[in-house]
Order: sequence, then structure tokens, then C-alpha cells
Amino acid sequence: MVSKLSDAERSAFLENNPEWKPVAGRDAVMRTFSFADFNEAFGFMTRVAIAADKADHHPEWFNVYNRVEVTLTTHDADGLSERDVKLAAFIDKAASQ
Ligand code: H2B
Repeated sequence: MVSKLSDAERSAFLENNPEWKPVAGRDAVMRTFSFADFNEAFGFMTRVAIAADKADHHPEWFNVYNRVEVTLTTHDADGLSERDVKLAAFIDKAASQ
């Protein structure tokens, strides 16, 4: 069983990661990434997909050409958990490579 972030943990995450925005109506966060072209966007998605599958924790995402919208939440916890915090850190790193 995965537990949800406490209110303090959620606030700390949002404060330390202002590019990740809370999603209206659900306990989730979202960030949009823009790349030079589809090739770079898909390279990013591939790196994230491999790490996410290894961790058994997967993003919700939407891609159009060079843009990738990523939503993170933990379905098993019905809200944000430490798994989303870890995946967000990996995603931010992958996007800057
Ligand atoms: N990804 C996300 N984002 N949340 C989950 O709760 C989750 C997941 N659960 N990936 C995993 C898969 C679960 O369904 C499998 C059975 O381990």
C-alpha cells in the first residue's frame, strides 16, 4: 500500500518545484515540456518510459510534436505519493539532458 503525501509534504513539493502545478479537481501535478522537435520529445519520453516501467510507476502524458504534457499521481494511493516526487525529479533531469 502506498500512502499519500501529507499536506506538509505536498506543500513542500509544490514550493520546491514551482514548474509542477497542481491539477484542478484531483490530487495530481502537471508540467508541460517543450523540445526542439518531435525527435527530442520522443527521446525524452523514451528515457522516462524506461525508468518509469522499471520503477513500476507510470506517468499520464500527452504529446503533440515537440510538446509533452505530463501528469503525475499515484493511482494506488488515489493521490500524490513519494513515488510521484521521485518520478518528477527523474523527469526534470531527463528533460534537461
Ligand atoms: N503508476 C501510477 N502512476 N500509479 C500507480 O498506482 C501505479 C502505476 N500502479 N503503475 C502500478 C503501475 C500498478 O498498477 C501495478 C499493478 O504495479
